[in-house]
Amino acid sequence: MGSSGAERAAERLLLAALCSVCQALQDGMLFPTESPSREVKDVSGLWIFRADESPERSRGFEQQWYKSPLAETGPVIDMPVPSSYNDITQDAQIRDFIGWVWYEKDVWVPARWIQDRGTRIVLRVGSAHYYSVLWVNGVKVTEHVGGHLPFEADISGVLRQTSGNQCRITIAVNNTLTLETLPPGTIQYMTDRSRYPAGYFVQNTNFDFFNYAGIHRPVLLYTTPKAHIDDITVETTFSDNIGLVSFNVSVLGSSKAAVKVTLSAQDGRCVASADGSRGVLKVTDVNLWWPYLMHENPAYLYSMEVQATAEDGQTDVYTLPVGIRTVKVTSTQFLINNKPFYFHGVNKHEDADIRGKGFDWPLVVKDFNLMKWMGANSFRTSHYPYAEEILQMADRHGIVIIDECPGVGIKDIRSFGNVSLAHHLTFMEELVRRDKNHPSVVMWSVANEPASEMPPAGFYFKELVSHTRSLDSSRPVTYITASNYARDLGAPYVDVICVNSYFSWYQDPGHTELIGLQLNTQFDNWYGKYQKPIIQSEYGADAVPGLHSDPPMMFTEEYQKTVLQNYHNVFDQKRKEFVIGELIWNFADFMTSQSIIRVVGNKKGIFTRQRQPKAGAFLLRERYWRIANETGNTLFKL
Ligand code: BDP
Repeated sequence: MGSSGAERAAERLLLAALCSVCQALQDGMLFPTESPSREVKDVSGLWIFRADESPERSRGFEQQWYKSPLAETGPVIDMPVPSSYNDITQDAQIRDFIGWVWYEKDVWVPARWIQDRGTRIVLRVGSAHYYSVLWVNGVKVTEHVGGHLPFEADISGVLRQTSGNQCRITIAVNNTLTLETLPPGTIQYMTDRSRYPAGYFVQNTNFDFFNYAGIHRPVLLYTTPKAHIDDITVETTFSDNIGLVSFNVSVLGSSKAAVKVTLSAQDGRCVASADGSRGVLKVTDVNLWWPYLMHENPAYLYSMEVQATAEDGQTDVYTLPVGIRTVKVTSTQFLINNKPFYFHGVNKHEDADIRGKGFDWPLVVKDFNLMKWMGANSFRTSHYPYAEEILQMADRHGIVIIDECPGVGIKDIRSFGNVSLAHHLTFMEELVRRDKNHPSVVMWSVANEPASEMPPAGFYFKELVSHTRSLDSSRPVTYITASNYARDLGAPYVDVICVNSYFSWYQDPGHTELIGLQLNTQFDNWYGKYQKPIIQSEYGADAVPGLHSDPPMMFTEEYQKTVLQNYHNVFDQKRKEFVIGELIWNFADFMTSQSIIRVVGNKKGIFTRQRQPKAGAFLLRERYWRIANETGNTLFKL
């Protein structure tokens, strides 16, 4: 591979990053749902695929593969969408591929969508890793920087101008990570010709999960009327038994649309309504949205129907689930609906056999069943935003979420520069725009274990946290730290201190007897310095399922259990003071890159990658149900 190829790919990434920063977010990103005025057509499924294996990865652009059917450009293979492409074939080169890959699918667009000029047709990709360019019938319709978040394009014009209701969708995706992407990475050229062939390069990263790539979430076509509801922002509070829902609706395509908002209870009864694009709905005898195991009727959702009627009489209808709840932080507590909430939960990954990070309903439902089985009331979306469908599940089941952006592995001082910061700010804008209305989301996490002791980190986190707060003043903001408390330069700006530590694993391996002392010191130091509530946002140990030893040794199920027990003893003292949560690392085993410290992936799961429990899962299950019964407002049976 010639060095200029990857450099050019990196350059394209950079240009696009700058471009999206200049554009500041104007439009909304409502989840596509059907309604009397909207149709959705899922065009996921079987696509065709071609990796650009040319030495410079640039042949696809040079030969304009988007101009003709991909199969005419060279050999193509089947590729499921959504899915990572890495584990689908038997080819290690596809598994480890860096650079541009091309996807294509021919779909039919209903004739009436095309004929009715009052219909707006939108193409939406749930997420693709990391940088994507989209064409319809050979015409470029949009590009997007960053994985984990949706992007879309109005394709009505292109469809009406080109070949009618036939629609060839081409998506080129590049997984290259640079110092300015999120997460960051570097491309390293190996120049020693006695060890590496000409042009040999590797992608370096500083995070501990496999860098899966491809189209990871569903691809949808959907319609709205020309004058349409573009965005809705809801904020909720309550006083005594009155719930207050303030709303702000933005309509595009009409400057004089009449907006009507109606809120219905779960039995369909209308409980409040208002005219106008902004206002406050009052709900008497409110049913609050409570977390799972905090109330006997958790996760109560109202349904807010918004209607926007344009001058020509066309009405757009969009329905949004609304949970009424508040979140507050004091110096020792995390309050949901003014009651102390203790996070007893998990850290997850979007990760599974074969599909990698591809969205998969059976996996999502199984994971929620497992979380509820073990009595988990919360999870952190380590280390990037999860699919919207997962947040909707959390809303419906009362599982509380710390919503994290992919600021993971920021270890190089060059990733604290202005270009990186601008992209990070834009990413937070896109994340808040997408997730702001979910009652399950109670806190934003802007990064995981950055090198927060480096001098630029102070300015960087001050900007990042304050910008996020300006986007959403109703939720606390944090980042996850692993650095020494005294040298952490970002901690003064966050609302909650989230600390990861691996005593008896990365530090003093094998010495579980030290956990009590070291963990107590950790908590007292952080609290002493900042007087902010603390979440143990990661702790754990690898356990190879089926490996046993007593007395415990590292990598056995017994050792994982012993580490957990020692941590729990300290949590039980400190949760009476200022510790407000514990999140095990990790919910399930997950894939990583190959290295001498990983045996086919990270084994810190309390479930295997196939979601079978290890001994630690039963320990946590006992504990979480016990804590729920101590801290919830009601008694639950395990
Ligand atoms: C933590 C990281 C997490 C890793 C974990 C580990 O935040 O991503 O997977 O260590 O090494 O520091 O297991």
